[in-house]
Amino acid sequence: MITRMSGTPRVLSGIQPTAGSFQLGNYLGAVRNWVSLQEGNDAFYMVVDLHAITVEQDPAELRTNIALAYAQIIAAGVDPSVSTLFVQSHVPEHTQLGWVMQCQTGFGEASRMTQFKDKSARGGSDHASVGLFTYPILQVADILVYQADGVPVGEDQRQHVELTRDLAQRFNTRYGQTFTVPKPLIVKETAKIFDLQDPSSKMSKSLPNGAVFLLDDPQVITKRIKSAVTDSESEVRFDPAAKPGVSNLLTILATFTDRDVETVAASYHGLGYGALKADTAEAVVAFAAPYAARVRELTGDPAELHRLMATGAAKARAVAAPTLATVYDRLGFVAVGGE
Ligand code: AQP
Repeated sequence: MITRMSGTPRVLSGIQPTAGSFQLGNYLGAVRNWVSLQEGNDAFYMVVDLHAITVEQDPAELRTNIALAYAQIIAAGVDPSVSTLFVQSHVPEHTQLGWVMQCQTGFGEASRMTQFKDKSARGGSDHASVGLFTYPILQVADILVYQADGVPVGEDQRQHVELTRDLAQRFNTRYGQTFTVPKPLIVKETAKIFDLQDPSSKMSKSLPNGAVFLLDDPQVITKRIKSAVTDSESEVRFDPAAKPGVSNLLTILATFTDRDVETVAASYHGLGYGALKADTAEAVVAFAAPYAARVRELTGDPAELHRLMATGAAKARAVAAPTLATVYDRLGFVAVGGE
């Protein structure tokens, strides 16, 4: 195995620049956890632009969204002088190891990834790209190239971390100990934030009608939350199976106000859904308004943003390149110059 200089555990995660703003689920399910994991871990976080092109992107919009995503990660609390924060396409070792890992993956194994089934169904499977089919394997490479111990993600990504574990173990068995086998780091309470219009599906950037975008105006955020689908009763109770819409709002409110859902639910005894919605909207706006202001400040200085991206990419490559060199050697590739 490639040994590390320090015994500090390493965590790695990424987010797609598939919209101009993160949605609430991205923050509560993943990025919030990235912030707290900076302490006590060697943290690597990235904007996964290579994953974004698995579905069609407008080039000008994509360029803007990459900068916005990078700025949002900082605005959420990731400190680029503490964590390694970079853009995936700036580190070519991801795609290089991605090809190697594709060659370790069975077709049937890749076909079992439910995200492909969900996302290809949205646009019609005839239009789904091969990249959308194989992107979980690029994600495997994203994680393994850094020898990450932990991967902080939402529940929807658990299957891909399991695939990463399987492929790391397979490679280690075939070619000798090479990769750290990572674990998913999922915060149970906020692992899946649901769509406000259809609380049976997860909130998603690409399903904008039921999403709360953190960079939207406070009035828009408030309107979205106030029009969330609930149920025909009036009792505020945390019961995800029977009351998915209300339970989703309780999860959001409890997380933003650092309380547990049962305490929050009890505080609405005798009050209707209107009060719960108003307070949830207020709590989200209290976070989102300063977050949006910080994003505006960061994107207002593109030279500084690009300097941070370049520093992050150099730090990331310093870790990724030796892993790839070891992998090529284990596979039997001949190094340039025969070394
Ligand atoms: N609804 C959610 N609840 C909890 N966690 C979520 N995540 C996404 N949606 C929820 C987590 O956010 C991180 C970054 O996700 P991503 O942008 O890389 O891809 P995604 O999971 O496909 O997110 P979206 O918003 O649904 O994007 P689109 O619509 O572009 O596909 C991940 O850790 C994810 O688990």
